[in-house]
Amino acid sequence: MAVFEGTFTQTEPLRFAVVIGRFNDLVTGKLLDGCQDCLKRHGVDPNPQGNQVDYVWVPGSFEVPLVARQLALSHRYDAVICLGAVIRGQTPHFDYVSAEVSKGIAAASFQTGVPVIFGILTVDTMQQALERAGIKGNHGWDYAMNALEMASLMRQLRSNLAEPYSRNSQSLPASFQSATIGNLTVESEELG
Ligand code: INI
Repeated sequence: MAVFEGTFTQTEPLRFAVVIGRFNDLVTGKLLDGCQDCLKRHGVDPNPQGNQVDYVWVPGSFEVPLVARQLALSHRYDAVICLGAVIRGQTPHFDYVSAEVSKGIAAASFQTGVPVIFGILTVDTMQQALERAGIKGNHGWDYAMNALEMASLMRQLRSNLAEPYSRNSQSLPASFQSATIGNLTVESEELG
């Protein structure tokens, strides 16, 4: 059997899209700086004129999932990185925006099979946001690391799992079934 893990070294073939919310751009701009710094230091060319990273700006975090899903559906990217900052105010608006963006990003990833990184800060104050976007550390860097890891992991899984099982029947699990319909061999693993 095997252990699969993402790596951070073979980055030349990787392609990324970054979706950034303009709302609270004092914060999201800093997250983007951290994200680009990380990608660059891991051998990815973050230049929008290059061929490894595309950028899409949207009005706010609420719009991020729609665009992330569209980008993921194109299958041009190994991962989509979503950057946003939702800061609690005096109204329930925070709860609506943060709930939808988190559900939407998860759905975009599940529906497309492409890693979509949840790089949306959800905090109580601007101070907390800035601390996470450069003052104490920069979560933008971490989100890029997550994207690098997932991008390389998914490439490994795709290439290793392309063939469901070895043709050597000795290696098939007991639940494996094979049926021939016409000249088509249908292979499946029994559920349950
Ligand atoms: N968008 C954010 O990214 N962060 C916020 O804190 C925020 N607040 O608090 O209102 C916010 N609102 C805008 C929202 O994302 C949409 O752009 C807007 O509602 C239009 O659909």
